[in-house]
Amino acid sequence: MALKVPGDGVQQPVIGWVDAVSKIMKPDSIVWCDGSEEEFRSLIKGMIADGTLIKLNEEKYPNCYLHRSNPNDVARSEEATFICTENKDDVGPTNNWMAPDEAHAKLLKLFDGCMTGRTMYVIPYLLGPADSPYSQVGIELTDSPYVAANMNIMTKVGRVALEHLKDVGFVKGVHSIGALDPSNRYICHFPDEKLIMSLNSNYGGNALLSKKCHSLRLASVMGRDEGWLAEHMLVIGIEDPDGTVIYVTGAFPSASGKTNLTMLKPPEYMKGWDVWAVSDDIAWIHLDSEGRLRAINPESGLFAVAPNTSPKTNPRIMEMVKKNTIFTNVALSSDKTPWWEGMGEHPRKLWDWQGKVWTAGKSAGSAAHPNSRFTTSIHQYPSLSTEYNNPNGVPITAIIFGGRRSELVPLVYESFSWEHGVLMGAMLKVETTAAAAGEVGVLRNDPMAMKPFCGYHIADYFNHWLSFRSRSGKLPKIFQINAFRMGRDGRFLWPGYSNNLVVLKWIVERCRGKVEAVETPIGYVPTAASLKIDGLNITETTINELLHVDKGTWMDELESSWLFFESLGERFPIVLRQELSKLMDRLQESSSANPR
Ligand code: OXD
Ligand code: MN
Repeated sequence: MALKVPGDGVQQPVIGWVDAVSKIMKPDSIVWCDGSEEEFRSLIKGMIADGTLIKLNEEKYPNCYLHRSNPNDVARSEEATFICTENKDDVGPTNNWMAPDEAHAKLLKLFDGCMTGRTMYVIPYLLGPADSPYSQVGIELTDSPYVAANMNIMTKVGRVALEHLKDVGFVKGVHSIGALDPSNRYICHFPDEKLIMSLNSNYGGNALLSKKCHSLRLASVMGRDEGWLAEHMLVIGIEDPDGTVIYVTGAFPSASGKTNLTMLKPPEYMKGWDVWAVSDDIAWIHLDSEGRLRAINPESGLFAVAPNTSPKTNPRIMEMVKKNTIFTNVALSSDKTPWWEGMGEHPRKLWDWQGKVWTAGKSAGSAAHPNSRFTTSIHQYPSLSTEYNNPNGVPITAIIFGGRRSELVPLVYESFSWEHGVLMGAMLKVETTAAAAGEVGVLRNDPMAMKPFCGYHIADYFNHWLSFRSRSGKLPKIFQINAFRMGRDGRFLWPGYSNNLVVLKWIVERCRGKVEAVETPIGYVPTAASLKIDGLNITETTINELLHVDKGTWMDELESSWLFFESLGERFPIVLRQELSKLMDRLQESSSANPR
């Protein structure tokens, strides 16, 4: 089949590559995506006709749709994710490795003719603001109309991407649903070729190649080589009652509350404060000429977890997803509106995420899949930062590490230095969530929330973080937060959600040198008084419990981090070894640990 190219303006290298791939995949037809409304509508129409999508209630959820995945394909497949470099040592023990030649040979065989009878969509996409020096172009080739429609929301598709491309080059992505065969599922990354190949999954994190594959795994390698950072981080502006906004980033593992924090609506008792969203999942961070870290959001949409979002806990998200949204694996009520656990009262009649009738108290499992998602344009968000599209990004004053820890980690604390903060991030351990296939609730090392997303040796990644110290005297302060600490009764101690702004306020005030803290062996912890605020319904005893630093459990934590660091071998930075020893000494010297 001769390749038809839409109009002029498509560069020869793009044409040549699309032609070569189409000769292997052998699609029946090829569609060049332009990112238009019409194209989106036509993709949706086709998917409603073949049952890939169900149209939702037009009055209550205009232009919204439900997609149900194959039950074997509902989360990221970490065991099927590979980094393909010549040298195995370069990917380190936290990644799966395959030799590039072996991966090419294996995939070539599996891809051969896999699009016969299907359409191949060519999706040129831009990540980042149209006129930013930090933005990047990718082209994804896929036989999934679901992927094409989602990419239309998640990125800037079409001419804007081709124009940016000029001669800067592009990331190549090849994706096929294949037969959704989990035993032949592969998500392979080739950093040296700026190439991604993904087969046998249609799940967002495996199939929307702009997201984890390009924006994090490949971009992290580019960041290492070019002196910047690609991070699994939210970015928000926090406005105080004087109207001053400071920007912070937050690295939290998947499904640990990043979107909720990004889209926080201030509680009634914090008049004058607000939170402005820049990014809910990914940040590309560069040093500017004045030595400040600045972040852009490469994405244009959200592919976020639905369960536990409700009008009560997060009214701004609920407002945002009420139109032009694709829901994946949520439950469906009889009036054709979506439902998920934690949304509130469940309707009398429900179909679960697989389309089976579901009755509360009788049916097994949850109605919505725990990793059910919504895909929505970020422009629908009512409190989007006016700086979202700033080509230079926003200046970062604080970096926050976080995640689910039912014990040990205080509600919030601040590191003593950049190096100590890097150690804090490197020691991050969290309970696994439904965002990745496998057991949920297992504690694992997830340094900087990048365990599944760092495209190179994690010890080299720590070295890269440390290298910023010699490049700038204006680096952000580093904090860790934990809103998931539990009391002896197994209940969360902290009310979370909008109340998290109390914690953000403390961080802002620390950055401004306006609030006192207690020096403990692990870092600066708030005084109970500094967190007390009229309207926050929590006793001083509970606040003290939330801030408690327990020497014994911290010593155990350090030992297990030590073992993890040992497993990383000789590349593990000496500076972090020293930081860990210093932390150990501080704990040992302290009698109880709280305060020092
Ligand atoms: C995500 C993830 O989908 O981290 O954002 O898994
Ligand atoms: Mn994520």
